[in-house]
Amino acid sequence: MKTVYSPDHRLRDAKTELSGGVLVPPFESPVRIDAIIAELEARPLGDIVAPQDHGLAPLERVHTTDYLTFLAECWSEWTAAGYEGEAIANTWPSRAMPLDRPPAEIGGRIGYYALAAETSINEGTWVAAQVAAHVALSAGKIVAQGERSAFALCRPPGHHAATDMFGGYCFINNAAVCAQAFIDDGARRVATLDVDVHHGNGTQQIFYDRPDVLTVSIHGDPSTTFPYFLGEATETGAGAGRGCNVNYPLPAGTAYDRWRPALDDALERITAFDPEAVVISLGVDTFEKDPISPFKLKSEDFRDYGRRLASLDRPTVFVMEGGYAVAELGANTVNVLCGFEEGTI
Ligand code: OKP
Ligand code: ZN
Repeated sequence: MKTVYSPDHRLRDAKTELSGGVLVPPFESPVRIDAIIAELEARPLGDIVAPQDHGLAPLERVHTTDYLTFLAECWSEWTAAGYEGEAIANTWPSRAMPLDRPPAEIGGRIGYYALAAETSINEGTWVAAQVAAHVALSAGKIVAQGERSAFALCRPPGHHAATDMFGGYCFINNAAVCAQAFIDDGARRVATLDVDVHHGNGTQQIFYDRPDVLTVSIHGDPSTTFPYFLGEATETGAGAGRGCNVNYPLPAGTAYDRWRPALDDALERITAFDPEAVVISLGVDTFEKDPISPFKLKSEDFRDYGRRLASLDRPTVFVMEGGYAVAELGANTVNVLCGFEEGTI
């Protein structure tokens, strides 16, 4: 399996994350990808190749132009306004203040486009977010050209990014951009499977009324786990997309004995959908030692579920999402990919 990688992920290097009322160094940081590259050098899976530049058009297929313009302008407007720290949203349209338009001033505009406040924007964020999407698109092209699978080793992650909202460390929905590109290149049906511990709210929202993209997510119950406001099992799609969204919310403390049956059910649903390609949102923050996450998977479980993913027997793109236990991040990620190769006949 080839890996697509760009060192430009480093341009996303925020200094602050709002966590528990304190500004801390972000959990989502460049050392995450360094750890995975180191493991890929120790246990090679295949060539590591650079992404191609696909421009803005494929990003505009899933995000609005006004949102992308906001991301491009945010940091320069924030500094021009004289703010001292990194750009952080603190005021939102809400049930009690529902004006549905971006204000002119950047301090309000950032709130219009934010779904959470932990994620700071700084210099380099926009360029790195675009490159991450190009990494996912390039991995998709490798699979579209006939390879069984490819690994998009990208960051910042993407699955919380919605049509016109950022947050949860995500700006551009890399997996959604990749899935949409398969459709635009002629695929009739594509499935996304999100195994990150956090619900893939952005991917769900982007494709919610679409019959051609099945979105499936296995995650911490939103009553206890970020992003809190989406991810219930009752969310099954709307309009023409009814029946094309599947959520498996699981309680905090879930270990592999409870996670695996959800996966097996998800794999049945995906097989029944008969997709021409599968995009896996690969978050390994289900790990028992993850510092911000409630599940209890062990390192060997990642290898086992990698094998099960191969049983789908579809062209498959792995798109990196979360995983914050840096010491074991490389091993857990490569375990999934190795398991997949072992399971491939
Ligand atoms: C991004 B991805 C930590 C709270 C973290 C945001 C989590 C974002 C997860 N004090 N809240 O899905 O791995
Ligand atoms: Zn996550």
